[in-house]
Amino acid sequence: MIGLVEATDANNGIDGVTTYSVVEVDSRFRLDDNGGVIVFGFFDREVDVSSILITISAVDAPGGPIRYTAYTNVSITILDINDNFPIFTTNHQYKSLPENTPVTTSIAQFIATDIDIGLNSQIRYYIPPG
Ligand SMILES: [Ca+2]
Ligand SMILES: [Ca+2]
Ligand SMILES: [Ca+2]
Repeated sequence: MIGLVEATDANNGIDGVTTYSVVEVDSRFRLDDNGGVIVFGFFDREVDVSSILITISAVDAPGGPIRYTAYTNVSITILDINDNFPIFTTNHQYKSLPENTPVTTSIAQFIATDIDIGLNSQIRYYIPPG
């Protein structure tokens, strides 16, 4: 459960609030009978939107002739996890250089990108040992 919405009703008994529902349909969230918001699906920040707004309703007097509905919202932010590898945007290159090339001469430039965000997208470059 990721949150709890609660509605109160001044009436007692059958006219009190008993029914909650997700109005704006995102099938990845469901509500329990007590207004608890429950995750019921999967999220991918890089494929889906990174924030979701769902609307919750509370209805009183189930089955009664006069019923009232209240609405509230839940704003959900999908936080990043490090689930993507860096990808080189430059491929294997063939280079030649004179045997008297000075030290610190740059001979190639490689760039890698990572579609995560923040620390999960930061890239350092290494030449592996061996
Ligand atoms: Ca992802
Ligand atoms: Ca990610
Ligand atoms: Ca990453």
